[in-house]
Amino acid sequence: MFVDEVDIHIKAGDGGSGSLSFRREKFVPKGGPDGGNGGAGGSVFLVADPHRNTLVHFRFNPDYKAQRGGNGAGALRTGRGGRDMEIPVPVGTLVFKIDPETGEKQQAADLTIVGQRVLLAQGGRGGLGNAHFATATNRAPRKVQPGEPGQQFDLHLKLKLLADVGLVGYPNAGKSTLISVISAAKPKIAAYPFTTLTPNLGVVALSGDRDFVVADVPGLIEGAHEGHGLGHQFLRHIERTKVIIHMVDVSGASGRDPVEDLDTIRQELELYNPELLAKPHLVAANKIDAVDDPKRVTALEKRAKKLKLKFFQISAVAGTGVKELIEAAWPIIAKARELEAKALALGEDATGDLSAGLSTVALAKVEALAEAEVPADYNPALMPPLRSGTPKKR
Ligand SMILES: Nc1nc2c(ncn2[C@@H]2O[C@H](COP(=O)(O)OP(=O)(O)OP(=O)(O)O)[C@@H](O)[C@H]2O)c(=O)[nH]1
Ligand SMILES: [Mg+2]
Repeated sequence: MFVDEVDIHIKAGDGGSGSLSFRREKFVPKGGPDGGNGGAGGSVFLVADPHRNTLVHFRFNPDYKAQRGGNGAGALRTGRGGRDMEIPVPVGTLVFKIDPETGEKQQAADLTIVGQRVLLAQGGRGGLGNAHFATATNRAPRKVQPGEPGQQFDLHLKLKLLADVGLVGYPNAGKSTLISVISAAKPKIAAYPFTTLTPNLGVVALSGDRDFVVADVPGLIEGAHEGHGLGHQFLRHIERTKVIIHMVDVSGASGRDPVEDLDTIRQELELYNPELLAKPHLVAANKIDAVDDPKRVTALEKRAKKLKLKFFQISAVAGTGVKELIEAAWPIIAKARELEAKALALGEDATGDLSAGLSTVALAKVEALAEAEVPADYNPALMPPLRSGTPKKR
């Protein structure tokens, strides 16, 4: 199941209470206060995990709670710190905090980099034990502090896939066939529209160490931007791509005109978000092996030229022209990655739009930079070491 929007609740651990204790030992009269401080509660982090592709695991587990801190004890023993909780989310997850009163959502994080870890709820501080309150005039204080409560939030998670290339086109144009040929992805392929119901991702490996990620989204139709067909709910998954491959069926089997197909889908993209049209587009005339009238192909080529778009004739099924198509996508991807890496190195806003669309390869390169990027209120001294693994529902 592909789930790309969920609400969850997170709660950091409360701090443990300070202890009220006096030293009582044989032969030590009036031993004085020795109540230790409470331990800090565990914090809640979200971590971008490359092994997750959807938010489906949150559907059935919407509540997350980090461990509370232990209470302080006599003999000046501090309570143990609560264990932090790391919640894995897919790379490309946007996090919004929901205002409990107004229900308004405010963006709190955008996890675009593999391994990126964001603190979302800070654990409560432990309370002070009575030993802390001893003064020259009050040598036997009975005062202790309770632990601070851990922060808690309702979060809205929204996935915007991170892929380098987006495949768009009418249903049945052959998008899934193409991704199955150029990558190891094995989506369902069939001779009827709307075979693909949710986006598929595939990694395309070119010669050398070049690779990129392709997203195959469900077919678009006229009115998609207003929700017709499977519509706009999946269009956001191509918002962060660097190149769009627009696939048009030129075989004549659809009964539609390829030039009109091209124009209609371009209009839908523009109506959904004009930035989609501003991205580099490659036009792939597909099913070239089954063309009944070559004029359709030349007409489409002319239209693409007029729009100053590169044009390719391919047969996704037979593999004809596919290599040329993906090789043409590569320089655009490489250039975009270079610009992003430069921007990040210059210290520009790494969580903003610049990092949007970073691929796994570019991500690895900028990872080191991102490591240094720690939330402002993060104090390592207050936190026990992080443990990885799936969070346990407590
Ligand atoms: N002759 C021919 N048929 C093709 C080619 N590419 C795809 N097809 C066929 O076209 C039909 C649709 O292919 P899909 O890959 O499922 O199309 P899609 O664009 O993913 O369709 P949706 O998921 O419905 O949006 C299938 O029957 C494919 O076998 C091609 O190059 N030549
Ligand atoms: Mg498909």
